[in-house]
This record gives sequence, structure tokens and C-alpha cells, in this order.
Amino acid sequence: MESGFIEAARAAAAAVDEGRLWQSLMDLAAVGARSDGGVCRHALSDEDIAARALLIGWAEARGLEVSVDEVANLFIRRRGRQPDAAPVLVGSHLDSQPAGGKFDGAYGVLAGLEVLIALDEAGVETQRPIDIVAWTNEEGGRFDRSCTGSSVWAGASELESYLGDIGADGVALGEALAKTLAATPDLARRPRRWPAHAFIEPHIEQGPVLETGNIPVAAVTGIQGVRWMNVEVAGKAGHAGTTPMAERHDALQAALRAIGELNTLMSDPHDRVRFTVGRVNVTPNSPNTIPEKVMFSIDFRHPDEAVLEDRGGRIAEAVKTAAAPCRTLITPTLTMDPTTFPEAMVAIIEANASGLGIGCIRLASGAFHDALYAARVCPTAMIFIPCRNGLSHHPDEWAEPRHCAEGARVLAATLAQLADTS
Ligand code: HGY
Ligand code: MN
Ligand code: MN
Repeated sequence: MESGFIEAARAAAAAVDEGRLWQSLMDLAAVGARSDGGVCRHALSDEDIAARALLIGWAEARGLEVSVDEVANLFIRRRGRQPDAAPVLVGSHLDSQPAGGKFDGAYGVLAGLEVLIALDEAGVETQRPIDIVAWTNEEGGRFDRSCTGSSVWAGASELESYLGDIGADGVALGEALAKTLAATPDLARRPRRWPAHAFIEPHIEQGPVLETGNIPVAAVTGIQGVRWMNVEVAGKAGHAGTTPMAERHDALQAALRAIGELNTLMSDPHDRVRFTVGRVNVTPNSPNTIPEKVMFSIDFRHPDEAVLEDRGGRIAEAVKTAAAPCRTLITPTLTMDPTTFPEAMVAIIEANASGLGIGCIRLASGAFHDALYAARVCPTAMIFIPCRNGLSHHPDEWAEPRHCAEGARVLAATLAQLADTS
């Protein structure tokens, strides 16, 4: 790296302000705050709209240019010397799990903002623009599918295919999207497709490795594959007191048999398979009516595509056999293959951490992120920071202020470098 860059990268990293970054994280966490210290900020909800308004206010106060696209992905631009050059993107998501934490998603967006402010304060001018992005509906906690904004932006799916998704609150995604866009009528609109030079997603690890090893930062090498699906089990309602057990088609008992069979299918002595049934809906959900219908979710993950294909391909038959004579219907809702980030991108993060004297290891991600889709469009990688006990998707999710700042310093140097490469 030429010396001029090194000075710029160091200056940008040095200008990262731990207290300012922490305050922005705490201010954002107040939007959708839960009484137990967590956050509930569903995608395209009033809380999401309020979080966007807070971020837009901060950005505009710094003279940054804010825009939005048709799927409500929010962009905040810091201009470069070449205004029309493909930008370097940095960001994550503002939406949270229903009982989520202060840092999942929020850290990636706000570390990006802190770096743009630090670049200004350090007087660093970059060739390329740098765009912060807050992707719409990464979590999928409200609507059945996740990574809506990044998958549409990457061309992996069409916006129209999401509009009819009905949220857990009965509201269609299209309606919630229209309401969110209507809340920022004056924002410039981005077209559906445009070139990007690179994307970096800063995120808490959501696992124990960095904290256990007392390591401040990870250069993330890739993300394991994911298979989400919804299973519907159809039985026959009836009176709990009068219907003989031998004559019942109890959808919940059938679902329990199916889940038991799936636990056997997904058993793994090496503990690398991740299999979760996180949502179960029972209809009519009355204590004295035999369940007529059950919907349960499947979240199946593994780093090896062959395992995903093999075991994922056996789910339908296992469910059908175990639930009989109840009928079953399986609907895939998310299919992401394992992704490896380009070596050059991972190496840039490592080199900048080393240049700043910040410890860094390479680590694969067990959680999925919008970076999975961005990687289809441009060279992509992630920066992880530790989180307490590896806990996430939980109100007690926590990251230390110094780790947030160290991750942002590595991000500052990395973005300064990427925004100056042709
Ligand atoms: O589920 C995930 O892996 C991500 O945290 N939304
Ligand atoms: Mn996340
Ligand atoms: Mn998450």
C-alpha cells in the first residue's frame, strides 16, 4: 500500500470516536426498546420507520446525501473525488428479532456512520463515494422470508414476489413497504440496479469464538448455507372430550411425530448441523378442540452444500411418513448456499487490523447476513466483533464499547483503502 494511503487510513481510524459511536448505538436501541433491555424493531414497522428517521436526521446533519430504493433499502452517501465511480458500500440492517438485542444489524449501520464522520474529521478524501446501506427486512421475524432488501438489490429475487407475504400481524409486506416509503417522501430514489465496487458488513459475531479467545476482530471468510421452510400439517378438528383417540387425526400430535423424525434426520455427532423449529402455529388453538392444522417452521443450516442437499432433500418424506394419516405441505421460504468471500477482501481486513495493531483471526459465520446476497454483486466481506457469551437474538445481547470502536477502526482503514482502489 502506498504511504499516502497508509496515512489516510491511520488518520481515519484514529478519528473514530468510541463515545460517539456508543451513544449512537444506545440512542438507536431506544427505538423499539423492550422493558427487558432488548429491542423489538420489526421490518417496515413504526419502530423501523422511527429508526430510519433517526438515522436520516444524523446523516443530513452531517451533510451526507440520503436516498432510498423501491424496497426501502436506505442509502447514505459520502461523496468521493469521482462522484460517478461505483461506490464502496458498508452497512447491515435496522430491523430486529421480536426479542432481539441492541447490536445485531445496528452495529453494522452505525459503525459505517461513525467511519464517514471520522473520514470527514480526518480530512480524508476518497476517490470513490462510500455508501452506508440499511437493508430492508434482514431478519424475517415479521414476514416469513428474510433478506428482502438485499436479495432484491442483488437480483436474486423480484420485489413483486415479496409483496403478498403476510406478516405475523396480518399486514401484507406490500402495504408495510408503501407506508415506510411514504414516511420519507422527499428522499431521492435509487434505481433498481446500479454498480457497486465492494461491500463490507460489520457485525457482532453472534457466537463465542472471539470473546473466548479474547480477540477483538475477525475477518469473516464466508457464511454457511441455510434452508428455511414452512411445514403445514392438516388433520381434523373434533371434540376433545368425546372423540375416541383411535379415531383422531390430531394435527399437533402429527407435527410432534414429524419434528421427532426430523431431530433424528438432523442428528450430528460432530455438532455442525444447525436445526431449529422456532415457530409453531396451532389452529384453532383451543384447549378442548382437537388441533385441525399446525404450521411449523424449519431453519436448517450447514457449511457443506452436499449435507444441505442430502438431508434437506429427505425432509419432505420424513415429515410425510411421520405425520400420516394427517396430510403435509412443505413450502421453502429461503434457500441460501454456503458463500466464501474473496481472499483479497478477507486479506484487506486482516492487513488493516495488523497495520493498526488490532488482533484479528479468520472466522466463518454461522449466522446469515445480507452480505450473502451482496456477494453476488460485488467483492464482499465482513468484520466481526465479540459479543458477550456469544449471545444474540436475545435481549441480553451485548458488545463492549471498546470492541465496537476497534471494529470501526479496522473498518475505517479498510473503507479508506477500498475507496481509493480503482
Ligand atoms: O438468522 C440469522 O442468521 C440472522 O441473524 N438473521
Ligand atoms: Mn444481523
Ligand atoms: Mn439476526
